[in-house]
Amino acid sequence: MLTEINFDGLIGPSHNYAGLSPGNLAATGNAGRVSQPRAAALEGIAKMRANIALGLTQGILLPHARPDHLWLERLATTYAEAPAHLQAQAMSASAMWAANAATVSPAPDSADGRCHLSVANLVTMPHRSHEWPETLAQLRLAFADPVFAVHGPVPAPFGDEGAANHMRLCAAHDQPGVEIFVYGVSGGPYPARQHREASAAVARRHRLDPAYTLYAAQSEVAIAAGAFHNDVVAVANERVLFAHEQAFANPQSLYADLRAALPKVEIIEVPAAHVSLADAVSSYLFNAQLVTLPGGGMALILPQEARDNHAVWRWLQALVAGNGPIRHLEVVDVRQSMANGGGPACLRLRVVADPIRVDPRFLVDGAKLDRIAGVVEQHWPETIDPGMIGDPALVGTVERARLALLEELDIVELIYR
Ligand code: SUG
Repeated sequence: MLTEINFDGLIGPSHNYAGLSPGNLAATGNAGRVSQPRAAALEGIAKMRANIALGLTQGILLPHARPDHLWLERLATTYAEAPAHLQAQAMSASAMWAANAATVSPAPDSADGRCHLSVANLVTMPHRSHEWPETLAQLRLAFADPVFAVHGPVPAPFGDEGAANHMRLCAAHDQPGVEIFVYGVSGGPYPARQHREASAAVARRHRLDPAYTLYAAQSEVAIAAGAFHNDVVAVANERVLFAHEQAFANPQSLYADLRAALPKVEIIEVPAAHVSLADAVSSYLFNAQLVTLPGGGMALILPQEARDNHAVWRWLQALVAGNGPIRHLEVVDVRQSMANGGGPACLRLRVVADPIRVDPRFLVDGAKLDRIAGVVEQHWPETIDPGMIGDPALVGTVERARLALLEELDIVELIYR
C-alpha cells in the first residue's frame, strides 16, 4: 500500500538565529535575536500532531550532532578554537528543514520500480554543507529495506537543495508521476542554490523517464524577492499545482509541457495583482503542505503568518469557497522556524512508500510524540542568545539533549557514527 508519509525534521536543541543564509530574508532579518529551542521543537511536534489528526501518516528525522566536531576536525580546528563564524556554522540546527534533506522519486516513477532518495549536498551555504553525512546515515537506517535505493550526494560544485526544488504531479500517489525539477540561474544579489546540472544527475540516478521529467527555471524576480527555494513560491500534490504567477521564468511553457504529460493537471496560479511576491514570501502562503485527506479532497497546512496577512487570507477564503480541489485550511504555529525562513513545508520530507517498509523507529504516533515532547521539555534549552554560541555550557546542554532523544527512541546507531 503506497501512501504519502511526511517525515518532519524535529527542531534541534541548538536552534538559533545566527543569520547564516543570505537571500533568506527572514533569517537575515532576525539575525541576533534570542531563539527559543524548546518552544520551537514543541511547535514542530504540535504540527505533527495536527497532521496525524487529519489522518496522515507521520514520520520523523532527528536533530544532528551539534556542534559538528567531525566537520571542524576536517577544517583542522576545534569548537573551542574556531572563529565565531565557524562555531555558528558548526552549531546550526538547520537539518530541521527536512525538505532540503533529499530528493525523493517514488517507485512508480522509476524504471527499476524502487523508491529512490538522493541526499542533498547543500553546498551553497557553509552551515548546511556538512548536513549530508548524517542525513545520509539517517536515511540509510530509515529506508534500509531493498524497496528503497538511497544515494549519496551529487558532487560539488553543483548545488542540490533536495525536495524544496522538486515537485511531483500524478493522478494519485501510487500512480506514475511527472517530476518537475526547478533550478535557479541568477537571483539579483542572492545565490541560486539549486543547479540544473545537479537536478539532471538526480533524475538520471533515479532512472526517471525523460518524457515525464521536466526542468523549469525559477524566475529571477522570485529569487531576488527572497524565494531562495522553489517551495517558497509553489507547491504540488497529486494532480494540483499551486503556484505564484511569478514563480517561474517561463510559466507558460512549463504549464504546456505539464498539461501534455498529465492532461488531468489542475494549475492554480495566484496572480501578483492579488498576492504580491513580497506578501507570498513574508506569509509563506506557498510553503504550505498541500495534502490529500483520507476522506478525499485536499487541505493546505499553512503557517499562522498566512492568516495574519490580509491579502493572502482573503485570497485563501475565496479559494476554499470555490469548487476547486482545495477544500480545507489548517493553520499551524511554527513561528520559531518561520523566523529562520522555514515554514510547514520546509519542515517535512515527503516519501511515497508502504509504511511497513520503513524502520518503525522513524514513524510516530501520538504516544511517541508524547515521549519525544517529554525529552524536549526536560533537555532542550529554553533560549539561545547567538552571542553565547561559543559557551561550553551550551555545548554540553545541546549534546546531552540529543543523546537523551536517541536513547529514548532507541536509535543508538547514530550516537557512534
Ligand atoms: O536554508 N534557514 C534555512 C531555511 C530552509 C527552508 N527550507 C525550505 N524552503 N525548504 C535555509 O536558508 C537559517 C539558519 C541560520 O541563519 O542560522 C537557515 O539556514
